[in-house]
Amino acid sequence: MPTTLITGGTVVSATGASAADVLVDGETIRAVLEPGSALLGVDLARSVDRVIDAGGKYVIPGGIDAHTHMELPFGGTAASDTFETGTRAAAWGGTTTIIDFAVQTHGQRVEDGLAAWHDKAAGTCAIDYGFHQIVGDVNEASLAALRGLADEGVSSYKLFMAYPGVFYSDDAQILQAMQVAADTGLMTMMHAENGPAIDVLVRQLLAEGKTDPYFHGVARAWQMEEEATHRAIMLAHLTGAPLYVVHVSAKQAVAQLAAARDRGQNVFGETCPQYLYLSLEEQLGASSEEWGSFEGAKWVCSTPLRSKQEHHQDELWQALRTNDLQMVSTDHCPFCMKDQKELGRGDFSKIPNGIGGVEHRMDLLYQGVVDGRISLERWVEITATTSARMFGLYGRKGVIQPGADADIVVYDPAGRTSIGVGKAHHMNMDHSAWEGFEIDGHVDTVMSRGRVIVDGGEYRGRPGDGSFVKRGLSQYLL
Ligand code: DUC
Ligand code: ZN
Ligand code: ZN
Repeated sequence: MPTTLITGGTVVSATGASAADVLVDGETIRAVLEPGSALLGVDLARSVDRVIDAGGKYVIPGGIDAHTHMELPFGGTAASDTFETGTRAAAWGGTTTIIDFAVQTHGQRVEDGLAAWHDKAAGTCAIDYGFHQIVGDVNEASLAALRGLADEGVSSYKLFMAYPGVFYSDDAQILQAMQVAADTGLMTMMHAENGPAIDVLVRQLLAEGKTDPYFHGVARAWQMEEEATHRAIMLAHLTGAPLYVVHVSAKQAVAQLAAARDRGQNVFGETCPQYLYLSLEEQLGASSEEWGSFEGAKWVCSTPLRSKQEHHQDELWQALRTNDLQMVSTDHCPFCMKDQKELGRGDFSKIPNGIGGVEHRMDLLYQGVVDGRISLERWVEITATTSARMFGLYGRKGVIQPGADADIVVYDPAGRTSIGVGKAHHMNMDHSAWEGFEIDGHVDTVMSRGRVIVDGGEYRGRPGDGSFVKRGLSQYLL
């Protein structure tokens, strides 16, 4: 593979930003050099096959989206992005690694669930990918399977306190799984919402004729998230298992995580762009000529969008700044309105849960830099570096340093990104949850293991460019 010199840019890491050139040799980064110094050496100059001019631009480690659901079967249908379309959209948006969730369904062996996910992804991905393991049926066999998971390069698993009858685990099951995790070093990821209580509220709302998407957000009240987050933290405390709470949207859940961290407990939280920008009133309560009050179905996801009036968004941004929350992933789980979200017309509980966002995370978070919410370095940290450290990829991913995979994004702070169908929109969806968003900043060039896969406005990659990455244990176990 050719040698590439990325020259004239500002290399941004989680700890600083400085002018530097980056020399890429084949699939890996060979050197980070004083600006211009590489071209002074005649031999080196001769051996550089390609020069990428990053003048005026940021050179950052490729994004790592640690929470996606390509092709997830859910609510009588399946997430509309395949590994092929979803990872290509991710590449367009400057994400060079995803960690998707392999699923063990009820009655299935964990090993078979994982094998099925390998089959879906193999040979189709545009970028590198790893897996977490959803354990949807905690029993003796799956607890035994958990013990072998890290050897498969799958060092994290996820449980659900929501969705009774589907993915749900009760407290006894959670406790036992966490005991195994404490023993083996697996990271426990938790969907923290009180599912049984939510289901009662859902039934009551529907019986009152409250069937619109808006009531999805009413049923999944913040108390349901706070309570489950607290319970998960307590079970993790008892067992000594590290805990990572996914898609945190309620400020009260953030407070639970912060309090546990202040007590010295090894707990972490991620939020998603939708919770930073979108709200119960503006999106779930939306109405349009085309869809009427069903318009809000576009934004039905769990945990739900929160009330703007309650100021969750400000608190989430602040928590990202102060490290009460450590990461931003997307929970990318796209469904089209037609034939998919439509399944829940007249009954919000039948709307498939999920928002597509894998393409826009880097841009939407860069807007946080422009808006003064987070620093440039923190942008890189919460979208790439911590993701790598949290999930056993660091050194290879999440950092620009000699020996690391050449997963690099040249980001133009002077560029603009217009999001919406027919604009920046490569996900397999008939709408965009971010329609009309105008973002400062633009992904210019994306390199995945040394191969330029996005170049200006062109996609140059192929299905199968990406490989499965075996992950080690989290760096945050102690
Ligand atoms: N939440 C979603 O919005 N979609 C998939 C699963 C989940 O927990
Ligand atoms: Zn979830
Ligand atoms: Zn999810």
